[in-house]
Parts: sequence; C-alpha cells; structure tokens
Amino acid sequence: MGVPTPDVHTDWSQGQFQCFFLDSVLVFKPSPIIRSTGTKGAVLKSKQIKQICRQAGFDLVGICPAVTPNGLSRLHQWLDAGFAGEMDYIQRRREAYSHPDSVFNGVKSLIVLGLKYAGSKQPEKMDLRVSRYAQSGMDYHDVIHEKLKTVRQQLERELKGFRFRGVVDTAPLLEREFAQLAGLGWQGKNTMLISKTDGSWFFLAALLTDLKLDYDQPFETSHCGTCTACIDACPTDAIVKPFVLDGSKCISYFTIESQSLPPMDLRKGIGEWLFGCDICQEVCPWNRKESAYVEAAEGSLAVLDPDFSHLTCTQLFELDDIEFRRKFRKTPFWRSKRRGILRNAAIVLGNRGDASLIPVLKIGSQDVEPLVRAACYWAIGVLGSVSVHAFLKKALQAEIHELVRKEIQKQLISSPGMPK
Ligand code: B12
Ligand code: SF4
Ligand code: SF4
Repeated sequence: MGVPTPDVHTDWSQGQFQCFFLDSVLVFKPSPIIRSTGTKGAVLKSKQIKQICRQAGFDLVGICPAVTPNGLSRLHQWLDAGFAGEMDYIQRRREAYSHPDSVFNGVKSLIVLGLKYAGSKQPEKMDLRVSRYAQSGMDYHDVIHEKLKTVRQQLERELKGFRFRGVVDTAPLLEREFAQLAGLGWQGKNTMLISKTDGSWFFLAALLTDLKLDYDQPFETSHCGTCTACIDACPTDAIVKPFVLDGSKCISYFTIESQSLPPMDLRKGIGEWLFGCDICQEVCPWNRKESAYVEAAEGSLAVLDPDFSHLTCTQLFELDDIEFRRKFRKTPFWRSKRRGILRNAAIVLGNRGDASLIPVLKIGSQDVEPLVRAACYWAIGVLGSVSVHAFLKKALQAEIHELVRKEIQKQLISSPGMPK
C-alpha cells in the first residue's frame, strides 16, 4: 500500500490538524504546516482579514486576543468614583466588562477597527458648536454597522464555520483598551486613543470572532510626554488628572447623555457647545498632522450637512416634536431628543450675555418639556436685568413642576440684575 494523500479539512480543523486515512483508519494529526511555522496559517488569515477591512473603508485595523482587559480595575475605580454620572448602563454591566466572552460566547480574537471622521477642511464658522463627528448629520453607528456587515459577510463566506459579531459603542467592551492591545495607539491624557499617524479623530469598532488569529504587538509607549494641553483647555475641568476623565463633568456628557440640567457652576463652561465637545482633541498636537484627516468624499462622515453647519439656536426653538423628528430622526441629535437639544440651546443662549435673546427664550419657557422650561428660565435670569424679575415672579406662580420652580427661584435669588 502506498503513502496516503492527506485529505486536509481546514473547515473542521482551523488549519491546525490534518485528517487522512491510513490503512482504512481515519487519523487526526497536527498539521505539519502549523507545526513547522508556529502560526503560519494564522498569519495568512490575519493579513487577508486586514485587507478586507481596509477595502470596506476602515482606516485602522489591528488584531488582539480576547482577554481580560488590562484597565478593568481602573474601570471599577472610575465607576466607584461616580464618574459615570447618569450613565448607569456601564455600572449595570460592570461584571460583563471582565471578558469579551460576555459579548460573544466563545470569542478568541478581536479585530479592532478605526474609522476617521474629520475632514481636513475646517468647518465654516457656525452660529453654535456641534462636535465634528456629528456635522455630517449621519449617525456614525449606522455608517460603521454597514461596514461591519460587509466585512462580516465576506469573512463568513471565506471562513466557513467561524462566527463573527460586529460591535460599536454599546457592548460592555473597553474599546480603547483593546485598540491599544491591538497596536493601534495609546490612550492620551485626555483618555482618547491616539495613533501616531492618524491622531485621534476616529471612531473605534470591533469584530469579535471565535477564530484564533495572529496578533499584533500591543502599543506599549505613551507619546504625551510633558504636554498638558488637553487638561489645561478643558472648560469644565473634567480631566481630573492625566488619563482620568470625570465623565459626569464632560460637556459631551451634559449635551448628549444626561437627561438633567448641568450643575449651575459648570453651565458657563459649556459655552457655545450645542452637541458634544471637541476641545481636548482640537488642542492635541497629534491632531495637527494632515494624516489625521480624511477626504470629505461622498458617504464619508467628513461631509458637512448644511442643515447642521447653518443651524441657529433660534431655529431650534421653532421646531415642534413632529418637525424635530422629521429633521433629525436619522441624525446624531436624535440621541439627545428634542428636549435635550433645546435644553442645550437655552444654555448656549444664556452663555452669550446678550439680552436681546430673551424673547426667544421666553418662547422656550412655555415649552411642554419641564427640562426646556427650566433651562430657559435659567438663561432668562442670567441674561436679564431687573426687567425680567416681574416675568420670573409671575412664571413661578404659574409653574407646577418642581424642577422648573427651583430654577426660577434660584434665578430670583442669585441673578446679578435682580433686586435682592
Ligand atoms: C461612556 C463614553 C463616553 C463618556 C465618558 C468618556 C470616558 N472618557 O470614559 C462621555 C459621554 C463623556 C464620552 C465623551 C466622548 N466620547 Co465617548 N465613549 C464612551 C464609551 C461608550 C465607553 C467609555 C468607557 O468605557 N469609559 C470608562 C472609562 C473608565 O474609560 P476611560 O476614560 O477610557 O478610562 C481609561 C483611562 O482612564 C485609563 N487610565 C486610567 N489611569 C491611567 C493611567 C495610565 C498611565 C494610563 C496609560 C491609562 C489610565 O484606564 C481606563 C480604563 O481603560 C466608549 C465606547 C466604548 N464602548 O468603549 C465611547 C468612546 C470612548 N467615545 C468616543 C468619542 C469619539 C467621544 C467624544 C470625542 C465625543 C464628542 N466629540 O463629544 C467625547 C470625548 C471625551 C473624552 N475626552 O473621552 C470614542 C473614542 C475614540 C477614540 N479615538 O478614542 C469611543 C471609543 C466611541 C467609539 N466607538 O469610537 N464618551
Ligand atoms: S470633551 Fe470637552 S469637556 Fe470633555 S474632557 Fe474634552 S475638553 Fe473637557
Ligand atoms: S493634548 Fe497633549 S497631553 Fe493631551 S492627549 Fe494630546 S499629547 Fe497627550
């Protein structure tokens, strides 16, 4: 009998075993390819996978093993310090962050992806400030999920028998820890994941798979040096020490995540920000490079939607629920809802120090949403002189909602122009 021809079943074995008949007996044996080269089969797969991800439009790709993230204890300290504020979905899933297995059962590897979103052309001067990532009017989750789907479908076709799951943002996964492990960059003092070539204007996403792959070297150095530009520039002092952000003091949190009014002493710091905040990235020297930006090609997050770049606070107060839904249903603003956006607009107007804006705020003070009324009364009190005292007193008599009553009372007591 001659030497049998090995019948290699890569689908069954992930390339790690050969299976063949020897004297009519089915034999499983470690693959000589794998044995002689360590992880050669996996190297090939990793390279191809990266190529597929890049073809789908991702700008950064790295691969790391599914392990307990290094920063897990730091997440616990962060939660215990109350830095998550009202974002209790993080606390609720505290244990799930221990291992990516809780996101995808049987996961062995994470393909960590980055998608750049800032166009090299500076946006036109706007009436108010909207975070760069939202200026396209597209919801980045939708854009990224579409790309993840393209990659997943192609990988499932080519690597039959393996499973993939795409995640962005919402899974209990410390995305920046895994990005660092996958070699994409380091976490700066502003807590952003920064790449030496691509800066930090990019989103992260991950494809989790039960396929074992060849892994990138973790990014083990930090390149912030003695710089403290982000800490110095943060208007609400949210970066409480290098690498630690008190989420409950961040403008991004106040304008997008929180359902409440920001603490009185931090409202001034919100300045002109209607949605999100970019300051700690704008001042970062790693974002000065041309390569941190992308072309505003069609469909890219870097394209500016004039509906956003020409938006004014006054226009926002003219939108009822139906109008707001029609205009913003598919945009990042939808997360804050109409009441959140109008609350933010009232704070921006209050910060402008211009009493001619009071009539717009008076419209907002009649809004059906208590949060909007409360923010408007605050702004009226801040902008107003003695002239608004009678208006606020009357409003207090008519108002029944406790949150709004408190804001009016505070203005009646503390506003500079008010008779004491
Ligand atoms: C909750 C959340 C927020 C919160 C809290 C932010 C925060 N820093 O935690 C708020 C609403 C404030 C927020 C704001 C923003 N966010 Co956000 N956010 C998230 C989310 C959903 C979870 C983050 C999280 O788990 N935080 C928990 C804390 C513990 O994590 P951490 O701050 O990174 O803490 C680490 C460091 O402190 C580090 N550390 C502590 N001490 C030390 C010491 C040393 C020496 C070192 C090296 C490290 C270190 O260890 C901790 C654990 O990893 C992620 C998506 C995800 N699933 O990861 C997006 C995410 C972080 N956000 C993102 C973005 C784009 C933003 C904004 C820019 C949006 C905007 N323009 O307004 C701002 C930026 C604010 C900032 N400087 O971080 C991107 C960041 C991409 C990137 N390149 O880094 C992410 C990854 C979303 C995504 N899918 O792309 N966000
Ligand atoms: S996003 Fe704005 S408020 Fe938040 S940490 Fe950065 S500079 Fe501070
Ligand atoms: S501004 Fe300076 S300290 Fe802050 S993240 Fe960038 S390099 Fe690091």
